[in-house]
Amino acid sequence: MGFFNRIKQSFTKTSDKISEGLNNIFIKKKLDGASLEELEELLIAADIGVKISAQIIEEFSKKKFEKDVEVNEVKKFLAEKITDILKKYEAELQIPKDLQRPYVIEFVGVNGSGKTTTIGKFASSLVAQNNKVMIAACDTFRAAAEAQLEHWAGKAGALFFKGVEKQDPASVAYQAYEKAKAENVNVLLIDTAGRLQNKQGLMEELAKISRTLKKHDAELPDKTILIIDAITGQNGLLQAEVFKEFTKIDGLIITKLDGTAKGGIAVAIAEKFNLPIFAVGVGEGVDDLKTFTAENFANSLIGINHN
Ligand SMILES: Nc1nc2c(ncn2[C@@H]2O[C@H](COP(=O)(O)OP(=O)(O)OP(=O)(O)O)[C@@H](O)[C@H]2O)c(=O)[nH]1
Ligand SMILES: [Mg+2]
Repeated sequence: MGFFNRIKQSFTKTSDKISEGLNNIFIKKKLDGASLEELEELLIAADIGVKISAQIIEEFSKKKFEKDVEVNEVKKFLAEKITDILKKYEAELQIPKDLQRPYVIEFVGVNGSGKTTTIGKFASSLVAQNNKVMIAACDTFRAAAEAQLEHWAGKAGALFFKGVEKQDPASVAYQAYEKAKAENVNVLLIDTAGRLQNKQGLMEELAKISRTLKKHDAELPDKTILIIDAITGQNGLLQAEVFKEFTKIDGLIITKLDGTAKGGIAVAIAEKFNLPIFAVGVGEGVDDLKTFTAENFANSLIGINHN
């Protein structure tokens, strides 16, 4: 299945909901207050957030209030607005070419958000682009977590580094960097244990990983990426807020867009925290990590078909 179909399918629930809603509200009629209100509710239900939804509605109202509108025009307007908002968050994880040390990317997020899977997919694409990649398991409390990561590393053709049972994750990260440097690795991907944002001790552990890496080089980690599961909806905002308190966050990867009606959370988080979106996860397979494109994302969310 192609990406467009996949991402279209990803948003089927949202799209159906928005599209259906739109069809019910606008079968060529004058734009009135009641339909504007319904339209705003549809956007909020897709998790775009109250503030941004209100902005979009206000603009639409200015342009079209008491004028004739029909559904495709409404869809087009919404998709264009959302594209405009998201355009500045399009980003790609570029690995610097002439760096004389491993480029370190750390992945953080709440339990089950998709960190390990995302690392597996990403490692695979990096190896395909001729990078020498190492993956470090800093989830030392669950043997199954290491095994899952090792499996992905094997599949990707990446080196794998782990500590001993219950070793301090910060010390594993420190040693992994040493090893990566000795092996002339050019990208080191650090997997961390899932942690809920309300667990103070675990959040501090995250800060310690960054601090410890800095003993090697003040620039480290080069990038810290927050993985957000789109299904968590509005809670994603709280996650971003707390993770940012404990560690620098350079950008987002939004996962599980294939299984949710809540894709709009990407808009809400990127806008609130001014964070680029490095990629989106649209499935569990190795090829299911995709570059984030504002236009594709917006069209999918609103239910405008790609071909
Ligand atoms: N459908 C779908 N499933 C995904 C996606 N990304 C991850 N998953 C699934 O989500 C589940 C959790 O993914 P993990 O990668 O283990 O998540 P994690 O953040 O490493 O979890 P912890 O280490 O326990 O915190 C797995 O079953 C993955 O296959 C995605 O983009 N789409
Ligand atoms: Mg994991």
